[in-house]
Amino acid sequence: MSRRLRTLAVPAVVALALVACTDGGGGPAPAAAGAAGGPVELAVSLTDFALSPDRLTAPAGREIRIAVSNDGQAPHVFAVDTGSGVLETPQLEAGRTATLVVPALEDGEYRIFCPIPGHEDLGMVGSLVVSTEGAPETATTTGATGADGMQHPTTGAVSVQDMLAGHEAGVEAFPAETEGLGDRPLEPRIEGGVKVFELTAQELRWETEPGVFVDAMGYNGQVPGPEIRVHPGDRVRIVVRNEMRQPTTLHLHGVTVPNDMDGVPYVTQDPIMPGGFFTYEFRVVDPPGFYVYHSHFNSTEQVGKRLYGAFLVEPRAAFSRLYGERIEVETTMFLGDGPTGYVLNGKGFPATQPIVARQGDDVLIHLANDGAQIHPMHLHGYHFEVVAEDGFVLDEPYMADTLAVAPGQRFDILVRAEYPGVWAFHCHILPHVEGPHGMFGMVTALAVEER
Ligand SMILES: [Cu+2]
Repeated sequence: MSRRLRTLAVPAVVALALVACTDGGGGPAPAAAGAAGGPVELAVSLTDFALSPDRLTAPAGREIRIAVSNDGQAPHVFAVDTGSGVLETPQLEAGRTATLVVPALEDGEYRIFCPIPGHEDLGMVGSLVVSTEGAPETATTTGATGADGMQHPTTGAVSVQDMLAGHEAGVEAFPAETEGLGDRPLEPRIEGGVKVFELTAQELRWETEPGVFVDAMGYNGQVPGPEIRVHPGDRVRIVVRNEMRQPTTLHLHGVTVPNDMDGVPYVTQDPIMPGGFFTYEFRVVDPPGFYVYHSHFNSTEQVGKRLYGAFLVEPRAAFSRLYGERIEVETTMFLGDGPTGYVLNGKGFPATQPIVARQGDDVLIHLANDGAQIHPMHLHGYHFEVVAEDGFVLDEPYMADTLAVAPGQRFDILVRAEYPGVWAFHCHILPHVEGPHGMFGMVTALAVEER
């Protein structure tokens, strides 16, 4: 394993220098609307992945109303860092608009950006320059000064130096430490021969990468929720408590359950109200394999904010027997996207967890996509064997190095870790993984230690 992986370095902050050009590129004339003291109206367009304009100007001491339109394809959020807090629009799907009202600000340069993880690195950042009305503009510039002594932009046209620094800093920081880790094993309590699991749905502030906290949803304080393991034939009870401010339900995805345990609101049960609970009980009749549990209420938001976890029906003799291989390393990887960014198990690079093996180990990876987009996962240096799909062991496993995982799909893949080194494992839709400032989002590594 590399020194870089052994050392949990404090992540270097990739500094994004903000630029105030001295000409053009500004927003509408600040005093165009409203009488002195009234609100100032500005407009900004969000695209994939830029702010236009990336520099807004406004007078000090006046309320600022910013008309925001998402003219890109991806969902975006527009935010202003006022220094004492971040004001932001709701998430805007493509084509949607919103108005962000910013209370009067003092003279200064304030960061404007899209807070969806990764989007700022891709270029969705700029500045709101507030200066005393009528006074000459005094905003300081922090852009690079070129040989000609002029200020040059460093956003939109990232300097080679900044590109190199950003790429290196991310790799040096990997795997970066963040608060919280999901997919931890959940031990059942045994009551009269029944395996009882307790899940509590909660709204959380979740650190996806160092210093980036998003509004997430999880079970038992984890994103993804804890891992449940059962055996074929087990009687299982899952008590779901709702500590969120909105109702929820639990659906066992791919698992054969009695109809009234299916978790679909108003079809098979009443929603679990805030403060309430529901008991799901069933016998495991499915073959061993990888299944998922997730919310089935307001699921664009709830599953989008990661209200899901792994449900593994484990063979009595462990997965080694199932796949005819001894398995030394077993891991689950949930692919996520949407309002809380591109993530693997709730974390974006460099805070993703590497898969660590020793040379010769057989590595079993349970892959699930509970996002809203397809993610072709690509492993460097290896071919892997696709051994199961949607919980079913394939009669004819096949080799691949890139596997498209659609929302709702699960795969089990086996890697024989023959080659030592740190091998990138990432989504191959490149806007999900790398920008001018380096890697982010759905990137991790298979780290194989030499024997
Ligand atoms: Cu992707």
